[in-house]
Amino acid sequence: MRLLHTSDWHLGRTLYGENLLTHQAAFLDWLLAQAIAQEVHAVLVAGDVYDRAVPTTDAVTVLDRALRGFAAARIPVLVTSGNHVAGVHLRTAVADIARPVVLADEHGEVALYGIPYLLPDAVMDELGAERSHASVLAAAARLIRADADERGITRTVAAAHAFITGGVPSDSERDVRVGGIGDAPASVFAGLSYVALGHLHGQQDLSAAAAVTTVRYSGSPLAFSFSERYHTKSVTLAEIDGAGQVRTTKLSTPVPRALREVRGRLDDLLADGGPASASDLAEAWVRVVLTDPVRPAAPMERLRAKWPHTLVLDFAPDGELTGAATDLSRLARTADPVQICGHFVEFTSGGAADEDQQAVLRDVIEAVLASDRADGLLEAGQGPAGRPSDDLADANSIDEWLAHAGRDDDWLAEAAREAGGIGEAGGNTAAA
Ligand SMILES: [Mn+2]
Repeated sequence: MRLLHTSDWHLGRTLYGENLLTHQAAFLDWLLAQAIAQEVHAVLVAGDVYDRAVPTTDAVTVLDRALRGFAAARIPVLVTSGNHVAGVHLRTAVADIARPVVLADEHGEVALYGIPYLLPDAVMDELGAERSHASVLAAAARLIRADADERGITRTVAAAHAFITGGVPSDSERDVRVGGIGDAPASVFAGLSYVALGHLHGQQDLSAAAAVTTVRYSGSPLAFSFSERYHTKSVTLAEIDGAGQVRTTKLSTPVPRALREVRGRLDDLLADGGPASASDLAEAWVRVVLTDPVRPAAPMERLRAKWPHTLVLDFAPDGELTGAATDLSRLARTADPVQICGHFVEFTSGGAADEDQQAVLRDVIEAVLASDRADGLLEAGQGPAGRPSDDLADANSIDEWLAHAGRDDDWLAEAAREAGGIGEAGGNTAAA
């Protein structure tokens, strides 16, 4: 029996604002062509088909078109739901776990089961399990083995959306362990022939922990973060022989654009002979980390002139940024809003505001003050008085101070009363 295993399509997801749906639709066209060319018996999709619980109509259209294509080619598709996606069809409920799709090849029958993402709190009672991911998945696997035994089927496959112990995440999964209560060992699937996993976005094999059972993450077909720039994205072709032994092959998926990351000072990056001359960067989705000690002007515009698909710009200035504690004490010593904004510029860019920048800051602040006066928020001739600079000196953190800045009540005394001497507890949760 030949099965195509894939997961984590996340239809409708964007990559740092870049719409991926066209590329996702192209992947689905490619998948159908592969399914036909490889003469597979079925396609397994182990969750996270859509990116959101309520998908956009465009994303629905793309999935609908793909499923019609598979139906027209008479290739069954088994889809399970992920941790945040309402199901498409088929296996999305606990009651469906032991309701297999049974397919046959020349060696006899194979039972395909779908395990939706099992949130322990939601399903533990129904499954008679404890409040852990390992316990609910083990219960689901027991249901599957019992059903297969009853049917007299020895070759069994399960598609599951789960975090299995030993799996390596990237930056683009939404953590299922937080609400999911831990991960589950691959050994819970012992006795099955093949476990088609979804959730982790990098393909990986966890079979070693499950004896003769082949346990694999197919990974997502596209990268959703720069942490995946070294992944070779693929779907898994799983071939199950008459004895239930599984052989897997990775089929690399189409790459819409490579993901690249470059680091350095802006002028160096853009210099002739620098990386900007590399043609692959012009075609790639690029993350740039600028190390200029002082943040250069209009960096994104300049980068995009060379590398039009630059998506992310981060700053990691050479040399040290001002420490938070130092910053706090410096802020406490000044009541001049221009200086305060200057500190902010210095904090974020790693260099002091120059004269031109200070002039801009002064203009903006005076305009704001004038507007406040016009609105009656400040008395004529009054600056931003009452600014709680004394309070600032006593605050435990900038967050705490910001949470109370501009309040005319005696918040420090109040906070002290509320905290009952606990000290640091206050502050950080208010505002924002
Ligand atoms: Mn996912």
